[in-house]
Amino acid sequence: IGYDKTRHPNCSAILWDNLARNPEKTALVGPGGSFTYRELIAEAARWGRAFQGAGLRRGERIPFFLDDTPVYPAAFFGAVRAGFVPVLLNTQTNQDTLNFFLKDTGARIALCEASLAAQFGPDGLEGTAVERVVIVNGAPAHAGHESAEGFLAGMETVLDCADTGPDDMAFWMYSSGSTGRPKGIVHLHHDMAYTDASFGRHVLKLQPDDICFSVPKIYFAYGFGNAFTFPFSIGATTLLMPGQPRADAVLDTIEAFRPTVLFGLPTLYTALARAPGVENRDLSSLRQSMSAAEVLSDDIYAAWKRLVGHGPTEGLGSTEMLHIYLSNSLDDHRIGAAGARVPGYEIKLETPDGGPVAPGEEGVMFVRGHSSAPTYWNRPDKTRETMRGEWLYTGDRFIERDGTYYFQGRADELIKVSGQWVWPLEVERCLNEHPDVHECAVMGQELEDRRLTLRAFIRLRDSRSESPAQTVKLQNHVRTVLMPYKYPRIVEFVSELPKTGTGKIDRQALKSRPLP
Ligand code: 3SK
Repeated sequence: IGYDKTRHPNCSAILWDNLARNPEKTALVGPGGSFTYRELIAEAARWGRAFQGAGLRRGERIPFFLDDTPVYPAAFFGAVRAGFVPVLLNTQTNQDTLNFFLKDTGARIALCEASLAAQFGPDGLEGTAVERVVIVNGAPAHAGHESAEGFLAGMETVLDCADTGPDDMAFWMYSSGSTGRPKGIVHLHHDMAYTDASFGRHVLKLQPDDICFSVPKIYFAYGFGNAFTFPFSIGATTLLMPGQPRADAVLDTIEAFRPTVLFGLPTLYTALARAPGVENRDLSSLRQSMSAAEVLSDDIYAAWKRLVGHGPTEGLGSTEMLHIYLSNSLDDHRIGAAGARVPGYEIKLETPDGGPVAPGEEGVMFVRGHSSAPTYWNRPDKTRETMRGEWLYTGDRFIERDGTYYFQGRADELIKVSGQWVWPLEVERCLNEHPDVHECAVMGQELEDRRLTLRAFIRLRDSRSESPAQTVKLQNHVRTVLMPYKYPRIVEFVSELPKTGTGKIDRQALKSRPLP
């Protein structure tokens, strides 16, 4: 992809280059205000100066517990330019995990959204090194917290770039960690530019007049690339929407700010496509919609296409790789496929014992490319499991046909029910195709006698039809479409499926629910 890593010693250039390119161009819009590149860079400089003024040393971490408002890019780019390391935290983190993050980062200073400040009370800070909590987008209301206005007061609007190199630590994100503590994923200064040179330039192909709207938040690697890396790399505009991404709020925001590219997860497209009155909304500004992280069903693809004239383009990435490495494109889309290798990334499939897979056979995926995180912070055990030389073990099972990759589930998800192997994901997809089903999650469930069975949580389109007869109807659907033994033995109707902060179905939360 013609990428020269030595040209990316500090990732703040992604924003700062716009000063020479087109400083009066709008960098960001949204309910939190509109900023030109000149204005945003001036704000970023003030943040960088303020972190310097706080006496931080090069490489010190700064946890960001922030919603998507203009403060985020300003503080992020100011911090990295000054040689500090923002840690992008999921704002849905509970207090115990937040306390773990603060200890793990060793941070002395943290940024926190005013509406979330209660999390940084004495319990949240206990045992951490945090001395200063800077409150943004509102006044401090807790003892020891200080305002962003005070922190930034008197700061100059120019900032020299620290003497960093392409392989220096730039920022962290945490893995959502389905088991055990989340892991701090360390990214380097050249990683953002690499994702732009690969996915950004080859698949997304933004133009400066594009307006990108990432509904997934900035703390999620997917949102981070969508909202920062790709638009800023080309001088386009990003639309930031704080708050809960409810379908009506997202639709209002599209109508008000007219983005050209929408980024979401399948759960978002499901909610939007089924939102009451969506057919009367003006979605005509959208020229492309991206979907990632989970498999999109055929009917949602078709419903979105009916509404806006194109289906969501599906891709798959990971926080460790920083962004998408398998993707469809606008002109070549295979529904249900994660897509083809994105230029700049190499993919290999292996059998569980490390051998090559035969053509068309399923294997566990490894990926290689220069945006790969080199390590988890302070976790040599987990680093060894995942970062294997230049290759990254994804733990995802795939089949490849004609260069297109089809997700088959996680390597550790296969379960044996009544002596026969079943992939819960296959059952989930089958149920999702039933017209009565709004969305569902299917998983292996250990019973008291240690046997495993299949448990399905189903949100119906019409909750009034929840009944034992409906259960049997859906079980029979799986029996007939798949195999008789693959039907979920336990079916629970729910009014809502819990979601993680990144918008994925929260399977851990469902698994821990007591059996009915
Ligand atoms: O597919 C994902 O889950 C993902 C994760 C991080 C960055 C980008 C993507 C699409």
